[in-house]
Amino acid sequence: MKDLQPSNIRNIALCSPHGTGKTSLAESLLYRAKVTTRHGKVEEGTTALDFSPEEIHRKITVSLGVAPLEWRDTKVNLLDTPGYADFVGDLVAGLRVADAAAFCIKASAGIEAGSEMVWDRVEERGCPVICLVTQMEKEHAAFAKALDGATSRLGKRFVPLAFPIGEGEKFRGLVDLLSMKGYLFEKDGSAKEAPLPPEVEADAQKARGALVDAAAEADDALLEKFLGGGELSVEEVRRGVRSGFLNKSFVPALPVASYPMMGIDHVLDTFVWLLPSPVDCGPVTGVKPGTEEKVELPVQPHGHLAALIFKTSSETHAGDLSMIRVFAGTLVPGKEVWNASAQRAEKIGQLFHVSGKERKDAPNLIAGDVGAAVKLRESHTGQTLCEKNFPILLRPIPFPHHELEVAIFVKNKADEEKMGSGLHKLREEDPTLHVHVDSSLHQTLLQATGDLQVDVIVEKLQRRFGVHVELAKPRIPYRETIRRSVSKQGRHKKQTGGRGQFGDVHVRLEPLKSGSGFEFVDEIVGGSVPRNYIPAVEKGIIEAMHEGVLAGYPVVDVRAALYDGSYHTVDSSEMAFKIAGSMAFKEGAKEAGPILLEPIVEVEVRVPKDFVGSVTGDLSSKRGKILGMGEEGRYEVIRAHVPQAELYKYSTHLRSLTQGRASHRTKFSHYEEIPREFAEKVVTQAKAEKEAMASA
Ligand SMILES: Nc1nc2c(ncn2[C@@H]2O[C@H](COP(=O)(O)OP(=O)(O)O)[C@@H](O)[C@H]2O)c(=O)[nH]1
Ligand SMILES: [Mg+2]
Repeated sequence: MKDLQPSNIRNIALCSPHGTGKTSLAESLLYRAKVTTRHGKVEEGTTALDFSPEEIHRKITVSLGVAPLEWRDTKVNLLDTPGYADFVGDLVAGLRVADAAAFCIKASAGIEAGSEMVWDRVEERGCPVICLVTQMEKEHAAFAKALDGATSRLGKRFVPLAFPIGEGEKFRGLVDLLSMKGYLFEKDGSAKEAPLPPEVEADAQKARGALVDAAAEADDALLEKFLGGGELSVEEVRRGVRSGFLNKSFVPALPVASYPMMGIDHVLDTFVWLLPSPVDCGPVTGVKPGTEEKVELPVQPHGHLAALIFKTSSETHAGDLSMIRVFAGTLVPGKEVWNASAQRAEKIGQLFHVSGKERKDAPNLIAGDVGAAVKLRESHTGQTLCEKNFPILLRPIPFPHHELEVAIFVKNKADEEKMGSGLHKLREEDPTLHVHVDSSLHQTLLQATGDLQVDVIVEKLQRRFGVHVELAKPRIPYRETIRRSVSKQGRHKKQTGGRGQFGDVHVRLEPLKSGSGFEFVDEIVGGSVPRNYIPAVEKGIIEAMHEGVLAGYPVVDVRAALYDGSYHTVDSSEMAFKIAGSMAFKEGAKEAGPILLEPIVEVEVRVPKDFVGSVTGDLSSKRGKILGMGEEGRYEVIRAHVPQAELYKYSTHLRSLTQGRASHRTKFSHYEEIPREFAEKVVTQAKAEKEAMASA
């Protein structure tokens, strides 16, 4: 666009559960604005925004897509977000760099499973929201019902800006409630003015009443006029609607059907007049790095730079890109900038305007715009770029906490390194993914948001890095301890050819309080074990504790007191005393009432109130103990202690239990004795694993 200014830009994130029609809507908007020459279909894998193989065959959006269009001298940057909770990281990233959200509701379904999760993210972002009621031409479409449902379920007033003429297969036009003019749709996405059909007049009048009320309430001057009985002009109502929208006092809504291109012009026109430009959002705020000192920058191209990297993408056709929103100043290719998050300089290479998988060279990126740079070397998603002599740190992207953990391994040992580097790259592209090599469990653990996300990762490892990986349940870090005090002698004596080996110790093992770990006490008096051998005894005991006597798990919470022993002036050695210490422990532990301990985690489940009963019931059936509950808005937060072994894939389970409306987080709490019936299973399994390892 010639002479692009921040005031001519609109950044809008399309947000809703999957299947609502966001990607299809973006496709129709792009087609109508002549960005594309063909009207693609999700079903056919031909849309501009769902282009990766993982998206095409699943027919879902997996990754945040960006596509700009121009409409009435305005540049609209569409940010198409994924609707599955598994990919919420990209939803949050898209919202962070948008100035408004379009919350979509499927006309035939209303508020669905997953709507609340998305709505909560939108509310957390705190930007103005417009509602698009999609797929209006489909059977059972019910515009007013969908909005009433949203109002009562989400606790925010949804108010129509336009009222549909006909619904389902009769959907053919709309009434613009500002002007009260009727329009009938043309095939290309436009609409022609037409008289109001008598059957919609009453509904449209009622809807207009609600809109005028909402508009008047948002503007004191209008309210005064309105209450004084004055008639508000179209422009006055428009002004009130915009104030109410920007103040988030209500959510204006429009009907649309993307496939048949119905209501498309109305959506685009509304984006242009209603949505805030970056300038309307006010100065950019951040902090001075390393401090809490607030820094403000004006939204203008000729000023200091403030830009946020919101995504790193490596789809092969476009190359490796860092997607960037410029908030202030101008980003110019070839210039050095300052990464305030990493405290490093970074050279900006070529810049691009990105549209789905396509990219076009950009001479620069100005304040308010969204684009991409050739992948930056030193900078990652969530970091701020600015000028070294005017450092500013923008608010980071609030990526969610992971909810799922699985073990990942390669079938073929030779692929181990490839898996490592593949995961490293995928982690760079998806900050909600964490990789953790657990050396004590001998497993690589993948921490993610959901099963589907993990599926996609497995597929990408195969397609892009040629690594075939498998998944498994993570091993549980069980522990062993003792319940009784026992005194035991460990005596190591060997006479071979020349010099022999001799070490003899008496050790008392005592149980300690949970969480105390290990204590060694030297109670030797009179030199029955010479000083210089005592550390070797301790070492021998510690080594023996690595593998407990029950199932080979590390032993904890034990005190070992060395209280007697004997030695030989020639044959004793550190090694001999180490072995003696280890023998004393192993023999002693068997008689000290050994037990198995399992990790207990503290779980916090955030759940809509209607589901509290089923979630607490389920936690109890998982051997959980409810610790307490507290209210948080529309949600109840349940805290419980649950054995880690019972929580494998809990996020998936919780979603099906609550129609995707709950979330949870966990943190390690403590170890507890395993009930006998479970302990036996753990012992049997440990033995089987040991045998399998020995025979491999
Ligand atoms: N009939 C009809 N189907 C639609 C329309 N928009 C989307 N769909 C279908 O709804 C499904 C989900 O669409 P998609 O755009 O991928 O939704 P998203 O997950 O919100 O991006 C796909 O099967 C589309 O074919 C529409 O306007 N009319
Ligand atoms: Mg989509």
